[in-house]
Amino acid sequence: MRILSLAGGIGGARFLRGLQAAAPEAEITVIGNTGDDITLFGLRVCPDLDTVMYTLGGGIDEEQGWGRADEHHVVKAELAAYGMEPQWFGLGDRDIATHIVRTQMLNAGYPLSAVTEALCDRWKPGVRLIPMTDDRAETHVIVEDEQGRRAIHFQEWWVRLRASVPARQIVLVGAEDAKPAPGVLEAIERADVVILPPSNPVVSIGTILQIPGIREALSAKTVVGVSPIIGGAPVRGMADACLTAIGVETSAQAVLELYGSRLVSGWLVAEQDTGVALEGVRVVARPLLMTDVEATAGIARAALELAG
Ligand code: GDP
Ligand code: FO1
Ligand code: CA
Ligand code: CA
Repeated sequence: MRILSLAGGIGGARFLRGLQAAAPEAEITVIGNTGDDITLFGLRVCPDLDTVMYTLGGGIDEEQGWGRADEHHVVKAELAAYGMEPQWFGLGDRDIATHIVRTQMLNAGYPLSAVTEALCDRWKPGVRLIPMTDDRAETHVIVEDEQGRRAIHFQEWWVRLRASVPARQIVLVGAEDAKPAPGVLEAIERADVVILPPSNPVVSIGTILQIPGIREALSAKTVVGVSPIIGGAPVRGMADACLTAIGVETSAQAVLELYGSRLVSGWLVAEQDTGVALEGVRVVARPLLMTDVEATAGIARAALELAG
């Protein structure tokens, strides 16, 4: 069986670990979000690709959900001693090696998709991980405060401001001119089933769907989604702030309506989210907390069953 999954960071990566346990024989391709990517100190950082790669490759900081296990922050402290900005984004020493390899390869002319493949040669995540695009398409957030109305990088809003300043708008800068990375449309076409994991519906799944051609390709497939919202709240993180920014309620029903019946034909919700319904969509209730790999595998199995 060929399974295709979109993925953001933590939620997507944890779901994929369960999917691998549920379908060990399946060939899994993952289209990763690169809207969160940022250049810091001259280094290209791809948080969501790295979160998937480290999580499936056994190198993740399990508690934090991003970054490397057994991490050190000597470089960060040295940069701070020089007064180097920004200091609100922490790059760990082990993680920095990944960004150096990536940046060196990008500067040598390799596209991000080839670089990601090279990095995965080390981590062997057991899936084929493809960035949504090789082109630069970054999420920016329009905020308004005492300093007026301005656009800031998604990471500045998410990490420095902890999404505490309301987002007036969330924009994927460069989306119109971005092309799906090589292999993305082919992988969609070849897939027997497509899964939307419990990733951020706005800045992860929503971002990937904005790359011209991806949504169209998906509409020809059987797509099932797992709700990232349980009982009116994101399980972790600040997805509610992103939904509010685009005028969508934080509920399993509203996220289903956001994706729509043209995209999804099956929707997994948590057991407490009763009454979720949309014409043309099969809605099934299951425990949706990814507490461990076994529980997550149960969610993945339910998603595959829902796909028929
Ligand atoms: P990020 O890039 O690290 O923000 O991760 P993702 O884009 O993959 O999305 C994380 C989202 O997954 C969160 O905003 C939550 O709404 C959702 N999530 C996290 N843990 C769980 C869980 O255990 N169950 C479900 N159903 N959703 C979860
Ligand atoms: N998140 C934080 O809250 N603070 C950080 O300093 C931080 C550093 C960081 C470095 C590498 C990486 O891959 C991820 C990192 N994250 C950090 C997580 C990341 O910024 C966000 O959680 C995601 O981009 C949102 O999905
Ligand atoms: Ca992300
Ligand atoms: Ca369809």
